[in-house]
Amino acid sequence: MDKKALIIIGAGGHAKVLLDILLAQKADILGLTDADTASPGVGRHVLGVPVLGGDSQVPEHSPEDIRLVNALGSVGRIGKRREIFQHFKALGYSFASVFHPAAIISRLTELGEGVQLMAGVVVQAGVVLGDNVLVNTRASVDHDCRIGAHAHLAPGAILSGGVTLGEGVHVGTGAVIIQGITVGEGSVIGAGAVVIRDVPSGVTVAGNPARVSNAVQGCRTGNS
Ligand code: JB2
Repeated sequence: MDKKALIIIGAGGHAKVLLDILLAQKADILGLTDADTASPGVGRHVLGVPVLGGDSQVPEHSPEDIRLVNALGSVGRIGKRREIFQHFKALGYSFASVFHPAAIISRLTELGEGVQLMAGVVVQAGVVLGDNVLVNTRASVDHDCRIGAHAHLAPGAILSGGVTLGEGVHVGTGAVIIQGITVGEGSVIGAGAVVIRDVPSGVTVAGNPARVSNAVQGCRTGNS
């Protein structure tokens, strides 16, 4: 763990899960930021850690002194998590990765910046995870998968070997993608879907076997 103090971006459910890990690792946490509303949750605490205010609190600290943790999960619309990462990277900040101690991570993996691997995750040999990838509770990523930046695998998702996910792909809770499949950039795999054919960019698929349904980009998909 980098020694710089951390600010956690977001103060909801995913922030709580990340904080649980970081507090156990005795990370130096300055606080959380909440959405920039008229009255972001100042005075509120999450697991005893204070909400500092909106994201405008971040530039009070130099990128030399702090690192950020992206705690936006599936808030509101898919894509917000990517926007936060890109916004703060453009301002010179860097993102810390968070690995639960019970994540099994092959030493033969390549991990981008700000990758988050939650409890019970398995990442096998030859996997490449891009920047800002979130692999949530008990999801598994088998050998030689290539996961594009900003992709999000919800709890229990299963990727067999050699799967390629484009940037920003969202794989819903309990979805299964068989070996060798490619999913194009920005597509959404619905919860519980079983994907046995390649998926083009920018679509939503659902069902078993998964088929393209009307795009639900930007809406909640029941995936977390
Ligand atoms: O622009 C923002 C912003 N927009 C919303 N900046 C900051 N700093 N915070 C923002 N937020 C905040 O994200 C909201 O004010 C709220 O505190 C939080 C969203 O909380 P919520 O619990 O709704 O979503 P989440 O992203 O923490 O968790 C979702 O995704 C996880 C992966 C849920 O679906 C969880 O169940 C899921 N496990």
